[in-house]
Amino acid sequence: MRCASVYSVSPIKPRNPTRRELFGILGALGIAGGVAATIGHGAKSATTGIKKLGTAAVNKFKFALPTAQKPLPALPTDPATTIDGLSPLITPNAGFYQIDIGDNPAPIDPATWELKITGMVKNPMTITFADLLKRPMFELDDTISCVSNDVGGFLIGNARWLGCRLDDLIKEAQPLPSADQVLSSSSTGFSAGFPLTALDGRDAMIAIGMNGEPLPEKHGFPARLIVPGLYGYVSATKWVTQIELTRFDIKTGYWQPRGWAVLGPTKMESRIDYPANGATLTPGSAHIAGVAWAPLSGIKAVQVRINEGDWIDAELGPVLSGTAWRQWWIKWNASKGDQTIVARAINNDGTVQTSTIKDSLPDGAQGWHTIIVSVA
Ligand SMILES: Nc1nc2c(c(=O)[nH]1)N[C@H]1C(S)=C(S)[C@@H](COP(=O)(O)O)O[C@H]1N2
Ligand SMILES: [Mo]
Repeated sequence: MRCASVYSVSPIKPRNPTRRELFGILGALGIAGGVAATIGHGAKSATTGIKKLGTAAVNKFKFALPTAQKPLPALPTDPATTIDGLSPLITPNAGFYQIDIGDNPAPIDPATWELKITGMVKNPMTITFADLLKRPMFELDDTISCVSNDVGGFLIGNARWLGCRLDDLIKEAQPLPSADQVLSSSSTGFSAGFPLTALDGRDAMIAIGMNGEPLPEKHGFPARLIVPGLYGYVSATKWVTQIELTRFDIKTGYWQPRGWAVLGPTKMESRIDYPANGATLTPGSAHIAGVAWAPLSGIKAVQVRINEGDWIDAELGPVLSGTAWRQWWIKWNASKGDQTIVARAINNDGTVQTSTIKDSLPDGAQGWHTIIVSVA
């Protein structure tokens, strides 16, 4: 299977990845024990190596980010500032995972960027970036994940996005009753489609801002889609220039003919960030920490089990939204020996994360993240 993904640790300042990030990279490339295996979204062709992004070009096309009509409250204190090894509440742009089918396009000038809304619509539209900036802006805390993220993997990140409502725009284009798919695309050959019915009031957006900055180039400057509750491959088109209303029985997005599922709702998952799998700890006072996500309802609880003991309710970090991840942690008195640690999430509907293990292909990995540490 071809690895078409680019896992970027820090494209701005290349540095040696941490052990954890390295696991992410090796995982993303499907490399275990030195054998290149299958992964990414790719299918059936040669495996490529890790792609170096080099020093990122500074984007000369800057613009002043508009402010949201009702800005979200300032971010709460991040528990990760005091809990060792816990993922930050917000993933910094420079460390945000990146998945692309190929090279990034040449930097796009917002002054010439246009978005066409076409296909099965009564009122086809072309909107410019200036048009976009005039629309009401809102902020959204949303965790996006790659469908090819393994259980415990790092192809996921949480950001505060800024943009305008996608459903309003689509409504203005007046979809015909026959249309059942919103298929977005970029000039890079990528396309992603999701059911029109997913625009059910959720805060889907055309995003132009990420964590207080214009979208970084590698994340889709000047505009991309963000649709809460859906994996990136069906929704999150970067450098988006066209949204076509169409039908699933006529066409699908880029990844579907390559073996990935037509529908891509993001699965509930929990990840143990700390300690790392295989770590050696000293006996006594320790902690276990991670993040969990459960779109669209959000995380109600995370439970941790050590060596088949009772499930322990974790303490939980702040709620940003129903589709943003939630941090969790427990204090733990580590006793000597090998310790198997399992985490599972429970969503606000009361559903417990399934223990049934599945690979990411075709519709997302699932199962309880399990690690083994040795306490000696
Ligand atoms: N233009 C374009 N948009 C894209 C992709 C792509 O290959 N090209 N990959 C998609 C996939 S598979 C994912 S998981 C997300 C990743 O977004 P990120 O790179 O900003 O993290 O972007 C989506 N949007
Ligand atoms: Mo993805």
